[in-house]
Amino acid sequence: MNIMETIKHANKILLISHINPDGDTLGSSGAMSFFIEKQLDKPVDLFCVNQIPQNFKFLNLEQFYISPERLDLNSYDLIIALDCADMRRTGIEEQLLQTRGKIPLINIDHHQTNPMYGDLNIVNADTSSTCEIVFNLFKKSNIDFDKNISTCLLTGILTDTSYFTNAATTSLSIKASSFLMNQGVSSKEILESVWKNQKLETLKLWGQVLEKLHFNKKHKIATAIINSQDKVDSNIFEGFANFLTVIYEANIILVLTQIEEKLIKASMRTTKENIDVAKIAAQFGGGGHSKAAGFSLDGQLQETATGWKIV
Ligand SMILES: [Mn+2]
Repeated sequence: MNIMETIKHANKILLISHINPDGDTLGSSGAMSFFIEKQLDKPVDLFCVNQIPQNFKFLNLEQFYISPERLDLNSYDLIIALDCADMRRTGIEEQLLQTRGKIPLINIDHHQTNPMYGDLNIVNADTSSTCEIVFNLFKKSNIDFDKNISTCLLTGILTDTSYFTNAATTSLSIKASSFLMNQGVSSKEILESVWKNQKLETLKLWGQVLEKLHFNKKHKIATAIINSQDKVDSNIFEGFANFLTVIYEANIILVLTQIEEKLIKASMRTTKENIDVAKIAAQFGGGGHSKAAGFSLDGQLQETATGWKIV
């Protein structure tokens, strides 16, 4: 069975967005939610271990959202993970593993490091976003692109291409966006809700980190350190690594964030043709795209006389 048939045959479906949700995982899960509930008339829940961030409230996904406390995986007969590069990104890997062989899992994603963990995998690393994959699926199936679905899908394409400025941008992603805008979606509303809504305080925090930006001349790596003193909820630095790709002389952008007392998140970006940061991230047990990838490290960032160290 293909994916659309599988969805049509299911009775109750769970969609999963990844931890620290972004516009693509929420947009793709959101578009699926609206389609399944409004057009297939089936019950659907959208799960994410984190709450839906304030700047994505305009997608109207609260009606589908199910929180970790209320989640009962066994009440579903189909699970779809969207934009989750591996099972850990769902935030509920262990519970999901217990459903293997019992509840089918569909994996829809565009990360090149995706290990194809689903029973059915729709993974295409040449696509700008998971939203573009869902767009293509819907287009093939002639579904009705209503305002909600179109807004969700355009949000994912715009955010994952950094508004058509990064390497994920293709003529196909622009063509899909053009179609979605023709359904009456305002790209301006998305841009203003998601990106041009930064608080002055946020920019000042960015400024503090920018001031301490480190540049390794030999390897041409620009490193930003966000340590616990910068006291952040991770949303504040959303988009920060992408922003740093404007640095002309850097081959690689590395952002190290102390997200827990003993846990560091590393985000890497590159705009250089011959560099694949997903391969570097994979060496540290992470993954992602060739131009944007990340991994986690156990330890603590510590400032010493000779620079930052991980202890
Ligand atoms: Mn994505």
